[in-house]
Amino acid sequence: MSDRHPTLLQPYSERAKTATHPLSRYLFRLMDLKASNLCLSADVTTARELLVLADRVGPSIVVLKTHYDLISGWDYNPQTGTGVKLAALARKHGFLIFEDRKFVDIGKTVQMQYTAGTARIIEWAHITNANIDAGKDMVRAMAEAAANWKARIHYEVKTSVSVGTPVAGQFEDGEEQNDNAGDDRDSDGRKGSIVSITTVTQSFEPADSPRLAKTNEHGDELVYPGIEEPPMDRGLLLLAQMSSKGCLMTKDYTQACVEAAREHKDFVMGYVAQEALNSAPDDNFIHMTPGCKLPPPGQEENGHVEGDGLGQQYNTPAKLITLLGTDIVIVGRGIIQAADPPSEAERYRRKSWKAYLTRVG
Ligand code: 6AU
Repeated sequence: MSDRHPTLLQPYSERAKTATHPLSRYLFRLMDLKASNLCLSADVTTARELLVLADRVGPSIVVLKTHYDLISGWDYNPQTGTGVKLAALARKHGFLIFEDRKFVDIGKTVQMQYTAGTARIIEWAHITNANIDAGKDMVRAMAEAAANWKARIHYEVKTSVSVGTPVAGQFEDGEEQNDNAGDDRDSDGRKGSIVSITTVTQSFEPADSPRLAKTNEHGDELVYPGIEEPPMDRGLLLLAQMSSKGCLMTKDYTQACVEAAREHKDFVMGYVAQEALNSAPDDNFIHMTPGCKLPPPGQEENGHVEGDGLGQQYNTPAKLITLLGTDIVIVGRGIIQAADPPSEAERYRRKSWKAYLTRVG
């Protein structure tokens, strides 16, 4: 970690003012509003479980990370499918969607994988990531694809079928209710509650306007209050370091990620890394870090956490945020395998936020 880079001591609300990428500025504000620097890695196996989990854990997180290709029953319909339902939950609870696709290929191929094909990731994921082993041109290719997509939707007539905002109880076999939504948020110092607004079925959608304001005038969508809809910009995280044992990413590779990020500040939001990588005076990239777990409740909270036996290694939020300077911790099994994922997510949110407050003093 670069010692005492100014961003390590700056509150997220301050970093929101100086970040280059519009989505980073938005995300820093959202973190401040929700008092959360937690990303849920929603690695479940069915679309129904994914939507139920997103609805239940949404209040505690600022980013929900998907691996769409491990979800069975993913509905690819661009108007009513799983991506659209997830986007409605993101609006309701106030989180961004990060598809952990780890793109790596020649530029032309990644452009097509990102914008087309079955999943049309760019349509529903605010953020995705790339391994730049293939070279920095790949980042330029993805940046171009994102810019073209944004320019195109500026003129597109959108036909939006009102799917409403799904709640856990509405999903097939959805016996798990969203009984935690809105719970004790005020006592945690977070601002806001849920409001209802309406939807329309067809309209022009200017790229720089909040999607919801233009496409929803009749119906019953829900939107998280206290902050506007995220901007239509898409963002990339560079996979600069990995959490797995024996990872082959070298220091030179990580440095190439830093250079690529600086060259594409309008598209690269930051990194998936194990430590903070901001080092130049005006670097203000955001860091998200997987390989995060808390010891079970009742045990020494900063104690050692065993790996998963398949190469994954874990650190506590306190170590990753306070000591190594990351901004957002990514937690998967630590939350989804808990007896009660919403309350475990709250435990992670509290500890991670406390670690951030300790860092910025
Ligand atoms: O908390 P876990 O171990 O259950 O899940 C960690 C999640 C998984 C991994 O695919 C992902 O984080 N991940 C990544 C990402 C986000 O790119 C990089 C890495 O170095 N390690 C890692 O675990 O979905």
